[in-house]
Order: sequence, then C-alpha cells, then structure tokens
Amino acid sequence: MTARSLQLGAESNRGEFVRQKSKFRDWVTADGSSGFKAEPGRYHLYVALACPWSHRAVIVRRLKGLEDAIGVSYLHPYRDERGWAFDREEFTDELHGWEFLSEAYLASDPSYDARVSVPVLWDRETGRIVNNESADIVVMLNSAWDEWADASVDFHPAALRSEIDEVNDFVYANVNNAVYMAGFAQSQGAYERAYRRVFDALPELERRLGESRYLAGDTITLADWRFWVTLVRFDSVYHTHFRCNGARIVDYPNLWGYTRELYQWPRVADTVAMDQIKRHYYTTHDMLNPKRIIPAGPEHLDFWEPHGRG
Ligand SMILES: N[C@@H](CCC(=O)N[C@@H](CS)C(=O)NCC(=O)O)C(=O)O
Repeated sequence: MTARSLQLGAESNRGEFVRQKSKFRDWVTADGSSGFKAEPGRYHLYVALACPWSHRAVIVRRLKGLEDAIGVSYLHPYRDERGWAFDREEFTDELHGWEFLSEAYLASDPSYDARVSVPVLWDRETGRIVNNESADIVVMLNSAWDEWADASVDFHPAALRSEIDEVNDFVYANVNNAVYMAGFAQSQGAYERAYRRVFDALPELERRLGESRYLAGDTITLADWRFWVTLVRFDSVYHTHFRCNGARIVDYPNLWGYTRELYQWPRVADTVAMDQIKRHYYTTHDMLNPKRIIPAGPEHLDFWEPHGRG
C-alpha cells in the first residue's frame, strides 16, 4: 500500500498510522531576519474549521486580535482524494480563487507530491507557503505581529516555555496524535496501543487539572489551546469514529469543566464549527464510515453549562 492510498499518511509494518512531516517550516519574524518579515496584510491563513490543527491557528489569530492583519480562507469540510477544496459558494478563496489547496502547494514547490494539509500560512509577497505546521504557526502568531496585535496576550511566556514544551510533547503523543493513531490503525495491535496511550494519558491530565487551573499553571498558554482542540471534538467524533470509547470527556469532571471553561473563553465558542467537524470526519474517511452517515448525537454535550473552575 502506498502512502497516498491511505487517507492520511503512511502505514508502517505494524499497521501504525504515521503522520507525515510538515515540509514548509520557514519563520515569520518581527525583524524579518528570517527572510519573512511580519507585516499587516502580507500573510494569509488557509484553514479548515473541521481540523484540530487548523483550529489552533484560528484561535490564536483571533485572541491575539490579528484578524485585520492576517487574512483567512476556509476550506470545505468534505475532502476527497484531491485534497482540501473550496466549493466556491460557501467556501471561497478570495485571494486566488483557487479550487484546491493543492494549488498553494504546487505554487510553492512544483514537485510537491505529499499530502496537502491544513493549516497553511501563505506569503502574498513571495507567492509561496511559509509554513504548514500548526505547532510553528501558533508560536509565530503569538508574537511576531505584536506591533499590530494585542501584545498583552501572551500564550507562550518565556518563563513557562520549557514546561509548555514538555506538556505539548506529552499531549501530542498521547492525545492529539494518538486519537488519529487509534482511528487510522491498520491492525488490532496498532489500534490497541494507541487506545492505551489515550486512556492512560487522560486520567493523568485529569489529575493535573485537578491541581492546577491550566496545563502550565495559573496562566492559559498554547499548551491549553493545543490540548483543547482535541477535547472539544472528542465526544462527538473521536469517541465513536476513532474508537476511542474508553470514556467520554464528560466522564472526567476536571477535563470536562476545563473543556467548558475554554469553550466559554471570550470569542472562542464560535470558532467551534461542530457541524463542519462532524461532517468532515464522518464523510471523508470512507474506510471508517463508508455509508457516510453522520451520527446525530451526542445529546449530553452542553458546552455552555457553568464550568465551575476558578
Ligand atoms: N502536523 C500538521 C498536521 C496537519 C494535518 O494533518 N492536517 C490534516 C487535517 S486535520 C490534513 O490536512 N490532512 C489532509 C490529508 O491528509 O489529506 C500540523 O499540525 O499542522
């Protein structure tokens, strides 16, 4: 089986899903020393609200007040073998009028033949992708454009960086990416290993959030937004579609309160496009859900219930 014949990445011998490495890793900096200078109006984000990795960038752009400085185009939630696309009705690319996001990849590297992923940070000046790795993009958004942003919001304070990085590694390996490893496993063993990671990690994170308000202490940081985009999708998608059914987030009092608190954070709730999220996962992965029937529930999720944290 070739890498491209799978929905998302390559398959290793043991049936494990392997996420491809992001290819574009250049940096935008305030002083331009990297070759990409932060300026208002120069850069543009391509995102899908369905996608958790895009969602991180959408939240940081918004909470940093960067909506005027950095434009955005939203991809359609349904994706076929041609990759992320615009329908040119509800989902349009006002910048280029593109039909497929692959056009951005090919414009940046005509020999690009790997998977076309979101999010993408596009540079209008050089006409190419600067970066397609959400973990980098959120760090840049947090500070590179501070001249035009709300500089008082800092999700990556220097004093907490090593702790944030440590939590990020743990959460990426055991939650953010592990749910995909469970969902896209090609063997029982690979699935069970991923499942175990998730349900060993969630109780640990539940304990941690019983002791501190946020993952790195009293201050909300990138670690929290990176974790939360998975939590907010968990009961609606990962629990069922990716077979992560050991427990629901609502079954963990601290995780569930924390999920609600971040959902209720000013200007965050309407970044959660639950219809697009469900539509994307349940209609795009035919090997998991060939009839593309979208589950109607869950009925237990009320993100607006008072969170009781503080
Ligand atoms: N490491 C990347 C991963 C991004 C990623 O895998 N995005 C998914 C959407 S949730 C994607 O675009 N997949 C497209 C595909 O595999 O065809 C990041 O964090 O930015």
